[in-house]
Order: sequence, then structure tokens, then C-alpha cells
Amino acid sequence: MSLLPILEFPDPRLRKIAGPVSVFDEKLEALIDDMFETMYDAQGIGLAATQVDVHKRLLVIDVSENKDSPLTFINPEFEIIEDELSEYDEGCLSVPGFYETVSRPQRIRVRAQDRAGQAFEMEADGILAVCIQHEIDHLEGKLFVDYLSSLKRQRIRKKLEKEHKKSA
Ligand code: GNR
Ligand code: NI
Repeated sequence: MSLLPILEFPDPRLRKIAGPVSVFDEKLEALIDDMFETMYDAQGIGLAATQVDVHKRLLVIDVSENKDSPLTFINPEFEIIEDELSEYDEGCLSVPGFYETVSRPQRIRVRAQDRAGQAFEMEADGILAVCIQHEIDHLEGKLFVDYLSSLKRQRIRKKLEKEHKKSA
């Protein structure tokens, strides 16, 4: 297994739209394992393939306290069950150090495939619903900063660009 580098905003590769996963093979299994290792190492609750510069519709999540409930979603789609929005302070491994409130539908139904290609369906609310929507946004090239004012987004971009120059 290996840790994968995580792209950071405003890297233009985070804006690519991911394509469907059609082959369920050992290479995919290895990528999923590396994504979990990378997510746990970074102490994240989710990671989309886009963030590790793989533009395929694949994400991993673990919102459990003990980090013992890994969930893999391949080719995920969701529908809103409850139109009501709820607010959550979101962060992102691709926007390190920044947390801002985002409103999203609070209950969703997700359809996806697991690592064996088997289709499944589940309902989600709370932090899991937030995380799934945040990750599916990544697959569409979208980041949580896109929900903020352009002023806030620009401030975050400038601070991160400065950080990137320092460490370059
Ligand atoms: O680790 C993460 N925490 C988080 C907190 C609130 C809302 C969403 C998230 S997802 C984030 C990991 C990440 O960047 N996934 O794309
Ligand atoms: Ni993110």
C-alpha cells in the first residue's frame, strides 16, 4: 500500500469531471486500498479519487468514531429524500486549514457499486449525508469553497497560493 499525494485548491486538476469506473480489477482494488490509507493518514472522513488525481467516479468514506467502518462508493448517484437543508461546518483535505458553513439537503438516497461491482443502495443523513454530497461534488470538479462568497473563496485561494509558494 502507499500514501497518495492530495491535490490542493486552486489546482486546476481538482476541476476535472470524473468518468465512470467500468473495470473492477486488482488495479482498482489497489487504488481503493491506497485511498483508504491516504484518507486515514490525513485524518479525513472521506476522499474522492479526483483529490489524488485519478479522474474516475470512486470515493471512500469512514465517518465512524473508531475508524472501523470503511465505505466504498463506485459510480455513486444520489437523490434528495428530504428537501430541508441542514448546515454543517465543512473542511476539505484539498483546502487544508479552512472550515466554513455549507447548507445541503439533509437526507439522501445513494445508489452505487461496491468494490466487487455489486450494486447497492442506502439512505443517509447527518454527517454521512454531508460527506457523500461533498465527495460526489469532487467527482464533478466542485469544491465546498464554491458555495461561499467569491470574496471568501479568493481569500482562501490567496492564502493557499502563498503556502504553496513557501513550500515549493
Ligand atoms: O475530512 C473531511 N472532513 C469533512 C468535514 C466536514 C464536511 C466534509 C468533510 S470531507 C473531508 C475530507 C475531504 O476533503 N473529502 O473530500
Ligand atoms: Ni474534500
